Amino acid sequence: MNAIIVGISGQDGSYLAEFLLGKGYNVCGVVRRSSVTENQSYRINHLFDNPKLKLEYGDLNDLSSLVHILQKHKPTEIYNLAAQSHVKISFDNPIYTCETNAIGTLKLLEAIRLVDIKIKMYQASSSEMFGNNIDDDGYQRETTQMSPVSPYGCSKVFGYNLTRNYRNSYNMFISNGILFNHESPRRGVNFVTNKVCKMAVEIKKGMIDKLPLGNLEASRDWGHSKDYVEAMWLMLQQEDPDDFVCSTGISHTVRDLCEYVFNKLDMDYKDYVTTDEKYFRPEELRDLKGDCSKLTKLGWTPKYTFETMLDEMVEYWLDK
Ligand code: NAP
Ligand code: F7E
Repeated sequence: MNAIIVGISGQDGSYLAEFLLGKGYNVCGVVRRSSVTENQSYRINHLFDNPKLKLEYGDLNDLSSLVHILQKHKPTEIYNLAAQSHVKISFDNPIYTCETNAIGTLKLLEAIRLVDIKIKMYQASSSEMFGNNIDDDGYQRETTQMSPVSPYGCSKVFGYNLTRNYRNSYNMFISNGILFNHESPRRGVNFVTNKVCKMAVEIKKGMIDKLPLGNLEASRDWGHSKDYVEAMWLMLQQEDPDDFVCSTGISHTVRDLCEYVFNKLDMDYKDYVTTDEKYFRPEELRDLKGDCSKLTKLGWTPKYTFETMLDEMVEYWLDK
């Protein structure tokens, strides 16, 4: 039970580390060098006393670092959560995004092939891979055609195709989680859910008076990161590797999100939300709603709803 988490300092990495340590795993987290280490480790500081947690400096873009870490920690499972994960920023930094998310994933696959082909790997794939394709019943699922509408989505399709190719070519145990949006108080504040929760609380406290947003009509299927990391683990406990959609099956617009959060704080979002062109994307992904029936057959069910998740996020900012 030795797990490596590449991307442990991120939202999902931190919850997954808690979950695996709770199950008795030895966990090695791969972190990048940063000039401000305290900012980088704020999501995992509370785990540092656990003797089963080790950190190693490494980078998805540095094959040699990956090989050394795999040789040293001899993992049974690797979770590849590392990515430039912001869709809008992927339009500003497309080459870096693809080098990390696509070629970086290839480097990790090669490191596994070089060190121990039996290591099981989880690949963080994304609903962003579907683009604007929707099945006739309104859902996206494992069989929905992929046509991404962002450099981020394209990089994730590359990683998805390559992991499937390595699985088929070399008989490796690699499963893709095609995860729909998932959030938490640990979500980066430049993603829309946590941005709205944080800034609505700041408005309530009189610190700011406006909340500038982009497309209010986009709809997303939002779940909680804590529920979704359990699904990642579950995918690696199966007899055979496979690909699974992870979602709630319920979608809301950004406008619905604002309405709920501001109502909770006894305010009307229409008095505060403004539109700023800079938050629109060159090509928009309009609607996402996932059918996760394949995953629920493995016994996975989310505990949070859209509302309980937002309640937790608003409470977090009110306390802070
Ligand atoms: P996140 O908070 O942005 O975390 C990304 C992690 O990757 C951070 O730990 C980051 O390290 C690390 N990282 C970035 N570039 C790296 C590199 N070159 N080498 C090593 N580590 C690197 O993302 P998240 O929300 O936890 O998402 C986890 C994964 O799931 C990502 O691959 C994301 O694309 C994918 N995904 C997320 C969602 C979602 O809704 N959250 C949905 C579908 C798929 P630093 O702390 O140093 O930046
Ligand atoms: O945007 C709209 C925006 O940045 C959600 C990543 O985890 O999920 C995430 O990608 C929606 C979009 O997430 C603002 O146009 C409006 O339609 O929170 P987001 P995302 O782009 O869906 C997928 C599944 C991933 O894989 C990604 O890694 O909200 N929106 N106004 C805004 N979005 C942001 N960020 N900021 C705004 O002001």
